[in-house]
Amino acid sequence: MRYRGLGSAKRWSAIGAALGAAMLCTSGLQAQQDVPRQAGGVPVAPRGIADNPLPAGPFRYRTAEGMDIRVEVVARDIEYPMALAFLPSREMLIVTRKGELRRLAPGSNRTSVVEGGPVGVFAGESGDAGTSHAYIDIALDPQFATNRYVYIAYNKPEGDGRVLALGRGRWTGARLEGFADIWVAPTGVSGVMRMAFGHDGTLFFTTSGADAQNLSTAGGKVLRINPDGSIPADNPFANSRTARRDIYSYGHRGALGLAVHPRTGAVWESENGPNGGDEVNVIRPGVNYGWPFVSLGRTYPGPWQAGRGPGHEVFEPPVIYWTPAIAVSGLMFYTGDALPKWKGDVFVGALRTGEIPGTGHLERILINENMEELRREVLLYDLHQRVRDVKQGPEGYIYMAVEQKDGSILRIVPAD
Ligand SMILES: [Ca+2]
Repeated sequence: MRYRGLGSAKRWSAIGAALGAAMLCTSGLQAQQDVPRQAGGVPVAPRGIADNPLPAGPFRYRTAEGMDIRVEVVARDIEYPMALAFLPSREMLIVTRKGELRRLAPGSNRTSVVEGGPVGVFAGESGDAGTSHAYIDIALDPQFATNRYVYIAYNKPEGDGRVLALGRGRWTGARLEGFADIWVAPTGVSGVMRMAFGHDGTLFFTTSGADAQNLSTAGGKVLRINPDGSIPADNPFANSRTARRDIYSYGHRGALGLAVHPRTGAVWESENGPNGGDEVNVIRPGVNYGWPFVSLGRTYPGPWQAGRGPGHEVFEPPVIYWTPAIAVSGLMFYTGDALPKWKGDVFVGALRTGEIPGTGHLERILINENMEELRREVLLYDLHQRVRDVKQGPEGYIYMAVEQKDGSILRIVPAD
């Protein structure tokens, strides 16, 4: 039966092809459009619905779980905000692609520049070849109350080029002082440095590169160091003679989000596939997550990754995935009380959906106790904004950094 079915499908497909060829001959129409391509056969993204200006707001939404929300524009005087963090004073610190550290007081809608951060290299548009984000991520030390360390991941100048680095300085209440690098990337690391502190106080961060499967290089990995830059003794390759001792997991393409599960303490990672195969992974020590051998998505020019169909055989599979890609970015677990029906849910930012600019948004994923997906909800799609970071604020509201030239900080509060 199975073979007869297949034969029949083949026959129909042959008939279809013949009909198609006949139509092509008679009408002169092509079956598909040719699209402009850039280097490597990558299609040039269409701009038709990009660059929608953000209205003044606020915006009200009914949501799937029956909880109505209001989305407020907190600040809109920021170019390309990349990430945000909250100080114990409830003040927000923001880092930008242009290499600025900015602060925003609670209740204010104007940010101001903070001095004392490192010099960064800013170039190009996000997503284009040769792009450089000057500042990428910001994190507070788990012992911030006593040591006042603020960590910044950034691209620092080196010769005529740039190199990824991660450093820290002390917050004086008005500026950073004594900023110094604790980790500088070797050659071959091309991008991505999202950071998260584990419950044990160690610092996890992400890299991309063409060598995700090579344990002697630093690209395409989740790395783990102590806050002073030293190597934790329980790192999976801490005693290896050949592998880098700072590697925690490998086989990653490019992780734009990193967060610690509030109950299990596991590090979760959101990772970009190319045209498809975006993933959320639960990170475990020494484990191989499969890039570039396997993917659930296609490459930019069209063929499946690695010349196979979609799949993730042999390697550690993602717990959540997207095809086509949503350019999955910031990652957050919601633990607050202000939006009670979302408690425990996973939130991710999206920069663009299906390779079309102007389609960024926020997604909410409800998972069960075994970390399996039950429901998924797309939020704020009609605002057409690139959601680069998502963080829970001190009042239990959800804050987002919208990374574009006319960038902004948004927040979700309960509708009144
Ligand atoms: Ca993978």
